[in-house]
Amino acid sequence: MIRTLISLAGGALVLASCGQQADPAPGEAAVESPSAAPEAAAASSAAAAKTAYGAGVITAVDPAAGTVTINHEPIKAVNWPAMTMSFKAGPAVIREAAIGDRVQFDLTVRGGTGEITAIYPH
Ligand SMILES: [Cu+2]
Repeated sequence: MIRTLISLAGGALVLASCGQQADPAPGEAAVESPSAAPEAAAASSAAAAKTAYGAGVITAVDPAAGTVTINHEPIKAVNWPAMTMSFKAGPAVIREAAIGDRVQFDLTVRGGTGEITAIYPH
């Protein structure tokens, strides 16, 4: 019983580390526009967007919320261990995503939040 409680708490902590839903920043235009220089110049290490890629299995798709949940492998570029977490995703990515799909994905990471920008069968 005690062991079960401890492992549940540990799992919750891991999920909280990078699965948090932070501010819903409308980042698409800023990320893809070549004229996003002001933001890049002012970016601190905490606020800077990083591009990464990952792989994993889709466990949930929520078109209304604009999120895809993926049980992903470690993502070394941002020091994330393997975990299940939800990512923001645009309509094109949501259309491609289906529960149970094993995928690779491109990711823009800002703070502890990731947005999937492209998804590929894997
Ligand atoms: Cu994660």
